[in-house]
Amino acid sequence: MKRFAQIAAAVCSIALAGQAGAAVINYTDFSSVAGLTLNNNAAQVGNVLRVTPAGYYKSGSAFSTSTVSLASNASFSTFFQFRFTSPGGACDGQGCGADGLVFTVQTVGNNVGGAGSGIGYAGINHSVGIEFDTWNNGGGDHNSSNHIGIDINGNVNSTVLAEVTEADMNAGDIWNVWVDYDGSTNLLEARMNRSGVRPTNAILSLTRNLAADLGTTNAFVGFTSGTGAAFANHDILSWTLEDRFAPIGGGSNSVPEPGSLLLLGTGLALVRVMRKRIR
Ligand SMILES: [Ca+2]
Ligand SMILES: [Ca+2]
Ligand SMILES: [Ca+2]
Repeated sequence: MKRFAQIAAAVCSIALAGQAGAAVINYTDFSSVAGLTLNNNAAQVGNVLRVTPAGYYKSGSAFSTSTVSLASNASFSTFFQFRFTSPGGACDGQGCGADGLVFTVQTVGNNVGGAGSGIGYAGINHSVGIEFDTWNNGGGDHNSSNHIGIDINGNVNSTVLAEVTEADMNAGDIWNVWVDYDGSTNLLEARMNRSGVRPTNAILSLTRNLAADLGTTNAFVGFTSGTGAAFANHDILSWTLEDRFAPIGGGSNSVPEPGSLLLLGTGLALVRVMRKRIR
């Protein structure tokens, strides 16, 4: 029985990893930005989505042109890669470059996100944002110059915040990010690292009824960014989003696998047999 459970679990995990093929948003790179609305200073540059360029007082956002239907109480899972390069202007004592990037789920419109110092996110009501903030604005930032935070309803004073200790995000590395929201438990979790292997532990989590914050489960999803007296290129390199809670393996696991539906079917059949036997 134990062996059977192990096989069933293994088949299920393979099937779940392959489910990324069903993602409603899937940009392996941004050689095409079809399906996105780019606002203010956001632009497609080569194969990247440059939400703001390395220049003084820029702002930008890029959102799905149409809403995504997050059916199960606003559940979603997403994986994306970002990189901040060419930092310049003023420095805040821990590296140079500013202000950062915010992954945003919101219900206002596909053209919002204008304020530079608010990382393009400030003032977007009915929203949740996962901010990657590289500029210390004082108390609202917990005096941190390099942090991740969960922001609600356009407030850049994060509800929860964690210092990113692995490295300075302005150092030019590629960062991998996983954000998962399970609407059945209201648990929102964020993970990040440079290795691309999905971490076991979340760097940040928050229990929150996002469906209530959003007011509807038809949401625009995307990114906002801003620069001020300090700046950097804030680039997205790839992005996948599922319209349900389906944590993504990350790295090469996020590439759609042919036959994943067949594997999923096999996995579900095994689970059904298991359940019958347990009864
Ligand atoms: Ca900094
Ligand atoms: Ca800041
Ligand atoms: Ca902040």
